Amino acid sequence: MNRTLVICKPDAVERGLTGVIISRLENKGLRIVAAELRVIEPDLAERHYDEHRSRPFFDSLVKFISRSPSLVMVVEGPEDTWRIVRTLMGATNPADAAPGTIRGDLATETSENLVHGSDGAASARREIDLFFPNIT
Ligand code: 3AN
Repeated sequence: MNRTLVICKPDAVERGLTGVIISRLENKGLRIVAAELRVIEPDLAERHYDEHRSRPFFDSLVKFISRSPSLVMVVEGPEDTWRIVRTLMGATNPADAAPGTIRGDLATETSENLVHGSDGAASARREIDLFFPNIT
């Protein structure tokens, strides 16, 4: 089995869409093995989004992700679970996200695109360690 990190971001929690998002993951055949509703404080948000540090939207991204609680989850499935999750999420910009995907059906703006999913096996490991250091 294989694991990846998924975050229902503040906009998803505020809009009451965590159930819908979890259902889509579970209906696909993936399993939630850890979950925590928490505010991602700016310090942790900066480490999580380290690769975007030089991007113009970095400060607003950190502010957004820490503005209210997120539902942070470890999701388990077969090989390349991260890729299955990314396909369910849809393109980063909801305007490009296909109908049927989470972002394609439920979001309109890149800055409020509801979900985060690790973008590879190495980032999945890094991000799970960051948010769930004690997971077995
Ligand atoms: P994804 O979330 O699809 O992996 P990334 O890793 O390129 O996309 O970007 C991480 C997050 O940064 C996005 N989910 C989005 O919230 C924000 N972001 C990315 N590109 C932009 C942009 N051009 N303007 C505003 N926010 C952005």
